[in-house]
Amino acid sequence: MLGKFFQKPNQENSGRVPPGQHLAKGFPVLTYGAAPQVSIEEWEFRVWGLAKPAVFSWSDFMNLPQHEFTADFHCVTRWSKLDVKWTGIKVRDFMNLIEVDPKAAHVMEHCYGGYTTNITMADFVREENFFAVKLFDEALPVEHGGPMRLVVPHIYAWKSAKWINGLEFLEQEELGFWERNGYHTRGEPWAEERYSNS
Ligand SMILES: Nc1nc2c(c(=O)[nH]1)N[C@H]1C(S)=C(S)[C@@H](COP(=O)(O)O)O[C@H]1N2
Ligand SMILES: [Mo]
Repeated sequence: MLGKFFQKPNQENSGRVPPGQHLAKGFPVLTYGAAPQVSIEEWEFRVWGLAKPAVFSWSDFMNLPQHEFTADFHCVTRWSKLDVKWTGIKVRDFMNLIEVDPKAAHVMEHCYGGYTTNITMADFVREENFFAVKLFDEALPVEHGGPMRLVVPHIYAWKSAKWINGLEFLEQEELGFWERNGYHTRGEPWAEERYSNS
């Protein structure tokens, strides 16, 4: 009884769907609250905390190389979408622009609209993570986080912050919005790290 919104994984992709997940039809939108509208002219991206404070414009990001990424997307509310095609800027390329204190072990992702989510430095700087500016070859739609969102494919999608506009580098872990409200601090889909026990 999966209803019309979900499909059972077929044989071919069943090894790619983590336990307890179903394939979504289409690409659902999951936003807490209203989607902020930000033009690229006013758009700004800040880094602070255990990093030299800096502000970046849209064109600063556009000067970095862009790549195509195809990644599976897993929401903790039990839907997954395979082979989402994005275009974006590697987190590692952006990290080369900033000076981070070696003591920084955690990152708080900040967004237009006030959403936050925390991630460890190790999970954040993985080679496959990127700031997306296009979805299936079109400018990233506002409801999916446009003009820019983070995508962290190996972790449940609540860590893939939409409308991201800042990184706060921290020595100790702090909790973001959903993590304070019971979600797991890490959120690895294959281990079903959905909710915290505390
Ligand atoms: N700023 C912001 N980012 C967010 C969210 C949000 O509510 N606000 N929701 C998260 C959750 S729970 C999921 S599953 C994904 C959904 O991304 P989508 O709406 O593009 O499918 O965005 C994540 N990033
Ligand atoms: Mo989600």
